[in-house]
Amino acid sequence: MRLACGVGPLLLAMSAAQAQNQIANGDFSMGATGFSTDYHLKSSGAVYAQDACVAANTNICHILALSFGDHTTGTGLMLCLNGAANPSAAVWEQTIPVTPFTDHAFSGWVMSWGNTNGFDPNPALLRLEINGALAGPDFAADPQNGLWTEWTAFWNSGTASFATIRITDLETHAYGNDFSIDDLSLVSGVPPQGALGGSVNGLVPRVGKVLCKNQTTHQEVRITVPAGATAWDCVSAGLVVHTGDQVRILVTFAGTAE
Ligand SMILES: [Ca+2]
Ligand SMILES: [Ca+2]
Repeated sequence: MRLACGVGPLLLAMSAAQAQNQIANGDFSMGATGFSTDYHLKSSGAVYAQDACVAANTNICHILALSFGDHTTGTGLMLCLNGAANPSAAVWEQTIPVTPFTDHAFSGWVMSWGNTNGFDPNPALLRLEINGALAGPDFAADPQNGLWTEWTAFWNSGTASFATIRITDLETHAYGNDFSIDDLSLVSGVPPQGALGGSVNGLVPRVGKVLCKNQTTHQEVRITVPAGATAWDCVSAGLVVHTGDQVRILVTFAGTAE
């Protein structure tokens, strides 16, 4: 299959006002407020599954944990969780007003601290849902203790004027499955983070319209789809996108869409 694929100029960056984090207390600097959770919030001693603390250090929350600070400053607060046996228990949930029909980028930071020789034997597998629908693939915490990794997802508000953002942990083992989250953000009108991955595929032709499923960028890309094509892979077509790029995909049918 031959595809014409050109990358256009980057769109202008959005204003700072539009890039404001819409999640309240996403860095937990205000303590255990502004969010709800199905975990049992404690100030320390979170030794049972489904216990949690907003704490400045993992070993304040759990005495057997190694000592790790938060993501924001290293000395601030974070939400530390001893993973629940119930995969539908809300780790963290917040409802915020959003602008309809607007692209949003979610970001959060995750760190394991369930310690077996510095690694969590059953690291958290986090799910993000917005208004009851999956928002991006599930995110696996890195098993290495103390290593913060960024979790990103893309969401368009559609007709919604509110977003109920819900995080759950699909890992249900009690052994290990201890983790912290910090610096949660939802930003509108800016490109989602991250580069295109191998999961980007699946051309869905409709009459006069093509969706490149799981597309996570906003850079302008011009694509000509040959007549008779029923599938197309963004990555194998040579599309390379970097963190912070904005991409818009414009697709032209060489043939008739069916
Ligand atoms: Ca923090
Ligand atoms: Ca645990």
